[in-house]
Amino acid sequence: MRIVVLAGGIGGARFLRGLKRAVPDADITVIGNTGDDIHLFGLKVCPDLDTVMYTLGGGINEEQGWGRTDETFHLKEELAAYGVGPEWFGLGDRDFATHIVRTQMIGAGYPLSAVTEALCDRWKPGVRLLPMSDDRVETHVAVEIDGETKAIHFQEYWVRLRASVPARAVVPVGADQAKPAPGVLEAIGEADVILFPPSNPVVSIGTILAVPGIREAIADAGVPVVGLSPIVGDAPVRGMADKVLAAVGVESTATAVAEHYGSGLLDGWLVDSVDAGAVERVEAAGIRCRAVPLMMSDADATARMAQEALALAEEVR
Ligand code: GDP
Ligand code: FO1
Ligand code: CA
Repeated sequence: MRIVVLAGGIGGARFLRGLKRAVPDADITVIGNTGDDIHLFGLKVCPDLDTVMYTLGGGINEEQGWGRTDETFHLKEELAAYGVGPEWFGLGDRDFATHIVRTQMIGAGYPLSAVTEALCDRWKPGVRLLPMSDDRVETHVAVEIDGETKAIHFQEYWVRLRASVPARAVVPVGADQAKPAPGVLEAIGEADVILFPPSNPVVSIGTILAVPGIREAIADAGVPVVGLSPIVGDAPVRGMADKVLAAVGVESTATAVAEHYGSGLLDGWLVDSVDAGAVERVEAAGIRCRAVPLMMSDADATARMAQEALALAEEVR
């Protein structure tokens, strides 16, 4: 079975681990969000691609959900001693190596998709990991600080400001000019099923869908498209999805997120058991819906979520 998964960082990566466990023989292609990418210290950092690669490859810091296991921060401390920042972004020594290799290869002329493949030669994530695009896309957030609106990088909004200021708009800068990376449209066209894991609907999956051609290819693929809600009990399980959903005028409920994707894109939607009351309204919107446990508390629970998503896909096929 060929499965295509659109993925952000932690939510996407943890779901993928469950999916691999549920269907070990599946051929899984991951289309990763690169809107979170940021250039720091002259290096290109791709947080969501790395989170997927490290999580599936066994190198992730499990408690944190991002960054490397057994990490140290000597390089960051040395840079700070020179007064070179930013200090608010926690790049560790082991992680730095990834960004150095990536930046070096890009400087030598390789596209991000080829660089990602080369990095995955080491990590062997067991999926084909593709960036959504080889072109630069950077998510910016329009925030209001002291009565003034200004646009800042998504990482600054989330990591430095912890989403503590109101977000007025979310803009995937460059997305309108970006092309899907090689293999993305082909994978969608050849998929038997397309899954939206419980990733952020705005700054992860929304950014991937903003690359011209990807949304259309999914809608026209003619195969089941099934999503899992990242909103449980009217709040994100972690992160700032509520803040960025508000910025695009969507309520933080499992129902509103399903309606935001819409029946033109989604055929099936899983909500958590605590949101069983949402099923009727989601189905009224033309999307088949089931309520099942959606907390990725361990590998077994996550594998069961993946099985439920695939079962729903068969129901709507
Ligand atoms: P990020 O790039 O690291 O923010 O990761 P993603 O975009 O892939 O996923 C973030 C989303 O995952 C957040 O909106 C969370 O609410 C959601 N999430 C995290 N853990 C869980 C979980 O155990 N269950 C569900 N349903 N959602 C989760
Ligand atoms: N998230 C944080 O909350 N604080 C950090 O200092 C931080 C550093 C970092 C470094 C590399 C990397 O790949 C990811 C990192 N993240 C950090 C996570 C990540 O930037 C965000 O949580 C997600 O992109 C949010 O969608
Ligand atoms: Ca992210």
